[in-house]
Amino acid sequence: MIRLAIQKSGRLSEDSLNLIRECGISFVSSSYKLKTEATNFPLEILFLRDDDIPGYVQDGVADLGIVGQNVLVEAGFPDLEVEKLGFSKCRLSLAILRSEGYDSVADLQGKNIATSYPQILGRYLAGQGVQAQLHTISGSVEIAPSIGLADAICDIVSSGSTLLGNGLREVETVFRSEAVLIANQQLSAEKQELLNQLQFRMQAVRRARR
Ligand code: PRT
Ligand code: ZN
Repeated sequence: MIRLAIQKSGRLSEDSLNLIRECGISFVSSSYKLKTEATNFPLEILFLRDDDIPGYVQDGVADLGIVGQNVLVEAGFPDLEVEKLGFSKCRLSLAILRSEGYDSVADLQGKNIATSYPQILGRYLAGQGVQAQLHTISGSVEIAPSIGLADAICDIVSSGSTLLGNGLREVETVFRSEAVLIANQQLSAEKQELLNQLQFRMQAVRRARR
C-alpha cells in the first residue's frame, strides 16, 4: 500500500482527484473524510492543507504528494519532485501600484515588499543584486500597497485580474509553477514499483489529453 497526500480543498483538489480517477483508480471520497482507500489499486489517499504536503512527504508520513512547485520550493524540498502534472499553472510575480514608475528590478532596492514566499523571493532578489525588506504575510497580500503596508508585493498570478482589481501592475516574473507529483526519497522497493506504475499511468493520461 502506498500513501498519497493531496490538497483537501482548494485549487489543486479537483484536478488531483480527476488525475487519479483518469489513471483508472477508483475510490469513494466525501468532503468530511480525511483519508480514503482505493478499491482497485493499493493506494491510500490523505487529504491535507497544501502547505503541509512537502514536509509530510519529506518525513515519510506520506509516500507521495501532489502540490504546486511554488509551495514545494518555498518549503525547501525541490528534490522531491518526480513528475510534472501540467495543471494549476501560475507564476510568482512582483507587482507595484499602477501609479508608480518602474524601469527595472533595481528600482526595488531598499523597498518594502510583502509576500508569502520569502525564500523564493529572497533568492531571486539576491541573484539580481537587490536588497529589500521582505514582510512575510500569509494572505491578502495584494492589499498591502494600497494600505501603505508595502511598496511592492510578490504573489501568485494566473489571469492577472486580482492585481488589476487592486490597482497593481506586474513588473517581474520571479518563478513559474505547476502542480507536480512528489515522492519520499527512501521508498521501499515495493513502493518504488507502485510509484513507477502510477507515473506510467499519469504519463499516459497526459499524452491522451494532448
Ligand atoms: O487551504 P490550503 O492551504 O490547502 O490552500 P491555499 O489557499 O494555500 O492554496 P490554493 O488552493 O489557493 O492554491 C493551491 C495552489 O494552486 C497554489 O499553491 C498554486 O500552486 C496554484 N495556483 C494556481 C494558484 C493560482 N493559480 C492562483 N491564482 N494559487 C493561488 N492563486 C491566487 C493568488 O494567490 C491570487 O490571490 O489567485 C489570485 C490571483 O489569481 P488571478 O487569476 O486573479 O491572477
Ligand atoms: Zn496553503
